[in-house]
Amino acid sequence: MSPQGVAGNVRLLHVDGTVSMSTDELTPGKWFTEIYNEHGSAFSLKIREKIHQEQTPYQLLEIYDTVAFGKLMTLDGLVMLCGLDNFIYHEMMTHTALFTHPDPKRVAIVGGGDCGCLKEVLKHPEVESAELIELDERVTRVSEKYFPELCESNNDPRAYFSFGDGIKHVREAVNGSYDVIIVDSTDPVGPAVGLFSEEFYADCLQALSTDGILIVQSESPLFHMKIITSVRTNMKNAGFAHIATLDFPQCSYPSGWWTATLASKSIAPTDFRVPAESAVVPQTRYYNTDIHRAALAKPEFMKREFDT
Ligand code: AG3
Repeated sequence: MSPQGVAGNVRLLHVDGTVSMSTDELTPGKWFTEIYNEHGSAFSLKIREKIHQEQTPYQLLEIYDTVAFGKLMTLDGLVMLCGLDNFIYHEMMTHTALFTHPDPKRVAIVGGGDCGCLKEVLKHPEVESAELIELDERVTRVSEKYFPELCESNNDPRAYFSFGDGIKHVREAVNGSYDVIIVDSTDPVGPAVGLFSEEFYADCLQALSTDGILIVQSESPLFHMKIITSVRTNMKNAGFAHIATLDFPQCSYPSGWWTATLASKSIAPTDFRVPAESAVVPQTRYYNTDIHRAALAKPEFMKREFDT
């Protein structure tokens, strides 16, 4: 431990369930570090200062101003998003699903309290309602303050907010209520565990309309293949007809490489819509038709895992 190592009480809960002390405590005010204990690695960002910290009823919510990655939001010490690369994640979690559905009108976002997915969904002119169902209202309020660029569409008349349990909300939804459900969750730890279960996916299937699409964030192909395969198996067992895992870079998440897994009731994931040249196309920084197609291509090690 460095001489500056003043023992602090900030404990980090990791995806594998282990707990460690924040190295931020070892170099006060200089670096934020998320340690991937099970994978012998870590990700650090040099920070200017911590600009917000609160214990919400659900989690420890912190915002940092970083030197080179923009603002950083962490929950229980884990990176949720930072200014530099969140557009990749948010665009891949939304446009892939919305372009797979033939005519997405009613969209639900479970989690995603920072409103990054909501903003992308509302870029689609055919969307009539986009409902954000977030457990922790504080995430949204703090995001409005520190990530105004993600919240710029929050006053869109098509945006609806429900603060509460997303699992219960989907379970109690009228059958066929949504065309697309996006699950922008934390890692499968604590209250998010249920969002990775077969039971929840079965409730999503019921809540979705005939051509319904579900997409969930599904962790790293290098670190969390067991999670990805279990998400896929659970979706299949829940009764979805097609499943596709899309991958994309996300340097601020474990291993720097991330996935979203899409489940479809009827449409084949490869049959996604390619907008006509004349169409109003959402303005994006990462997503386009070629990227969508490329994200569906699978490296050999993933193919092997998914075939078994
Ligand atoms: N949702 C995915 C967070 C997973 C990151 N895991 C980690 N850092 N260990 C983030 C919410 C973005 N809207």
